[in-house]
Amino acid sequence: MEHEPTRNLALDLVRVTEAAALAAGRFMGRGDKESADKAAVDAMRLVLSKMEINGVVVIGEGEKDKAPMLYNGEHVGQGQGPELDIAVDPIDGTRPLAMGRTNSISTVAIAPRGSMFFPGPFVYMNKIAVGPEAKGHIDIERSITDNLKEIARVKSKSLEDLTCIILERPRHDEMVAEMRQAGVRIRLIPDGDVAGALMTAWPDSGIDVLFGIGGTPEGVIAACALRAMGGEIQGKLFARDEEELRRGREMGYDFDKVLTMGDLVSTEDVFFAATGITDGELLHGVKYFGDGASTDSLVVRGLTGTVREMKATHRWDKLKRLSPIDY
Ligand code: VTB
Repeated sequence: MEHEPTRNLALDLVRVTEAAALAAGRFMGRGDKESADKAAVDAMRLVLSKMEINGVVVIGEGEKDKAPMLYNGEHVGQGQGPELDIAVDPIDGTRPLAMGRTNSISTVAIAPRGSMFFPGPFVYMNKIAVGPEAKGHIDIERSITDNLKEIARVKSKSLEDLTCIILERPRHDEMVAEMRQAGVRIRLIPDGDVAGALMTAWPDSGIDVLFGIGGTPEGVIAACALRAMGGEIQGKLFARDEEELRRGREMGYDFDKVLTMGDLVSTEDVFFAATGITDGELLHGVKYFGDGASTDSLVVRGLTGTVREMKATHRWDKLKRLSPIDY
């Protein structure tokens, strides 16, 4: 590909999510989603603006939750350097953060220009995601039970040993009933299906598969992460009503099409970073001490498959001399 990012942008990228997490972490439990989101977006935007890249935000904020910017089509970076698509989810799990709950993370992904799926205004996607062991053994067109049996088979587990993760929403009642019928264990999460998808590829999480309808942007970001981590996700756009279906068809979107990982991000040359905001299975949350703070992150490079776990200590006294945010 012509504009491959030849440099390892992993460190640059993890600074983006660290900055967002450090800013957003202040809002834990304060019941103020908007301010938390604004803090994360502002910090993320500032650090992204300093990167030596020519980036365009493909997956941004705003559509569903009316969040403040990093809007689709926004140009970020210094303008020179690799031409990239950027997907951001400054806070995956804004509600848990505002309510002081677990598993709120900040995420960003980059890949060469033109490689990410552009979901337009269509906010929901039905998803199935697994880690490396079950890659190639899922099919969103088949029933949940069939998928569970196949995942159990390839992982040499019984159905009772499998743990599924799914957003707790009334729209998932039937899916959950089918899982219960199959006899698997279920983690019902209030929000945060990027973290949920990541857990399927995270050996210590104990999660085998993610099912359910969540955000489309979150689906593309999860695809970037899973591509880099060797897992798999499949998606299908989900229309909330006839009107959305009609609008989608007019715009050339096919709600019956299975979006494979290759459709969601067409290259292995992808970087993904995440930093914990509140404590979770994947990552620790931000801890503040008098003169600084600590963060816990992971950053993955698709070309090499290297997964880096990064704990960082940030010192306000030093940072103050660097302007305006330089984590
Ligand atoms: C999920 C979840 C996000 O949106 O994608 C969810 O991962 C789906 O939408 O954290 P609903 O909340 O409308 O069900 C979020 O909760 C963020 O909007």
